[in-house]
Amino acid sequence: MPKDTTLFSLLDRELVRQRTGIELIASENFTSLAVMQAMGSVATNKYAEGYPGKRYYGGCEIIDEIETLAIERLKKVFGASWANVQPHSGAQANTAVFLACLKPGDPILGLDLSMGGHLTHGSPANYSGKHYRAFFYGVHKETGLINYEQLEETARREKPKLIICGASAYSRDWDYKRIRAVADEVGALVLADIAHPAGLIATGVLNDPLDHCHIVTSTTHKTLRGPRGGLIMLRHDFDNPLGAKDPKGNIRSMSAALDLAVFPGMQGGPLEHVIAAKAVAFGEILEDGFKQYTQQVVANAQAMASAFVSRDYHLISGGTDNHLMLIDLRNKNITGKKAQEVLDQAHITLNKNAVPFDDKSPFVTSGIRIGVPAITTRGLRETDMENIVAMIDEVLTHADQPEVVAAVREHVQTMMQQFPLYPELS
Ligand code: DSN
Repeated sequence: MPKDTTLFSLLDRELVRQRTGIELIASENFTSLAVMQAMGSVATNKYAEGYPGKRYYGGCEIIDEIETLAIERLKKVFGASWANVQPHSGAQANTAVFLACLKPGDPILGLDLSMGGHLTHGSPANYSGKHYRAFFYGVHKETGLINYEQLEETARREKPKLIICGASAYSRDWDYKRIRAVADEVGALVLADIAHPAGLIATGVLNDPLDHCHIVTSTTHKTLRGPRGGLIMLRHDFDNPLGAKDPKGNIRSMSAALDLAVFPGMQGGPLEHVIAAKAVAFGEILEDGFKQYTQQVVANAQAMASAFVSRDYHLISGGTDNHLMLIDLRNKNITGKKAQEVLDQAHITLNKNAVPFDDKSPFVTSGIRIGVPAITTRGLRETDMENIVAMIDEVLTHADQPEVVAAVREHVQTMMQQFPLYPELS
């Protein structure tokens, strides 16, 4: 069969784009070649509805070993007692938790999307906000830190069934113990969505939510550096408060309820090629070197944050504990949208982002979000962060001068040649 040159030339162009640019989208990373090989493997051909040892199709004996390997490695990475690696994404993982723990119309409490939260934490635009009664907490205006007092007051007033912690654009660590305390007081479960900082949690660089939060979800492609996908974990299993009974009349544990929520509750056949790639990524996390990577991520983020502050950029919360930072550009007289667009022209990729108490629409925004997991994987270090900030500053302060932007683009390309990406690929 002739090669599909149309499609594969697009992939070649995407490889060149990734190689030549500076990737600062906080939710992106570069997987190993082995992760990509597993994802592009024969496992994509197999239907395996069900779970290892309990499938609806024949021929699943090797797939069972693959999925079991992914589960066991993941449990080891986080010290979990149970895991489900089938969610196709972080959003699917969260939806499965809702399905297992809530009835339609139940109250939930999450971080407001406009304050750094996530769509699936109750946004009216999302399933979570349409099917459940969503309440929100935010961050303090002065400090940019989570407003735990507001979280507690809202929990006491609205009695949510589920409190969700975790964010898409929050640069500080979380006080999981404090959230669990109020949850116990009002009879709520706590879900920690650690999609962003999961890799940093896995290596002990950030607080561990698994002891305090009943359920933990994540994506696998951000700081965990795996394929695109989701997962759910428990460290301590417990009886599902819904009290759903299994066919023998026993009360289902939360782990059993979550398994049933993922399949058949919400998904069909699992993406076993992606699960194979998850197994590879979890294996890489267990190897020496991953902890060093996550420590370097934080060192790079902090170096970058300091460089921005020294150039009079306003960082929400003043800095970062993790892999990302959120910058309010209002004192720089440029919107997030314009900043994203002009930096794109310089091959510096990031995303516009609402900042807390933003006065602009989510399509324009006053801010940008920057993350360093991808460039840290490429081998960039603290001094490179200062150079990148200088280039970003040059572009943002000359946004209407194409010749300045073009000069920065050349500089970006020259710089990134020193950090080869997938040299094995032609
Ligand atoms: N889209 C992801 C992010 O960029 O944070 C969250 O789903």
